[in-house]
Amino acid sequence: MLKLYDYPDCPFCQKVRVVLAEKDLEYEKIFVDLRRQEQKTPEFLRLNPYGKVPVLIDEDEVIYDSTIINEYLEDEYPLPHLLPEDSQGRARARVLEDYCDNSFIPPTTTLLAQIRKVEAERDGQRVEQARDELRRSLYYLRDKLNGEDFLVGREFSLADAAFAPRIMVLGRLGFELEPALAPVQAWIERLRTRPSVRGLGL
Ligand SMILES: N[C@@H](CCC(=O)N[C@@H](CS)C(=O)NCC(=O)O)C(=O)O
Repeated sequence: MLKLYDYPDCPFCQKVRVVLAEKDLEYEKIFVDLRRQEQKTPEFLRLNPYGKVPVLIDEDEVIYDSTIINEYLEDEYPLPHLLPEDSQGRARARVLEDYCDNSFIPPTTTLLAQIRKVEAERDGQRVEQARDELRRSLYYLRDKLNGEDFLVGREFSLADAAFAPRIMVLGRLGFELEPALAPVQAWIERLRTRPSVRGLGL
């Protein structure tokens, strides 16, 4: 059976869990306690030299990095397809997934960390900067949606899976979507109806 080394709140683990659920794959979840630095033990570093979750094991194959794991799942368990058939559509999905990991998830992580602090200890400048970045991302997503149901067309893809974990907690980050972002709001509602996303329990 597939094994996933996982941490519940990690958005990278969550995006892999969304894809496992979309493909209806059974797997064993192995909890790695990041607060206790279990990801830096010699045993774990043998699996992933970066010392990060998620890690997926399929038979004897050890795969790390959420994007590479999701690509592997798409290659090895192709149904239902989570990438378009044409090269251009596949490239668009990959570009957006990469954008998500590098530009969308980081400001949400900053905001979640700041919100957990008591108000007096919050770094107002970091909060403002993260909120600006996030707002810019949401307008970028609106343009990418371009009237379609999902990020790369009519079908849910690996790109949507990447955004789902953190797009679902915008409200918790104190983010109200203004009317101009209605297409993004509609996409969020569409994502919310999927069992794979609901299964995250966010
Ligand atoms: N690029 C990696 C990022 C994974 C990542 O940053 N995981 C975090 C948890 S959300 C982690 O394991 N951090 C532990 C550490 O850096 O010590 C991926 O997509 O899988």
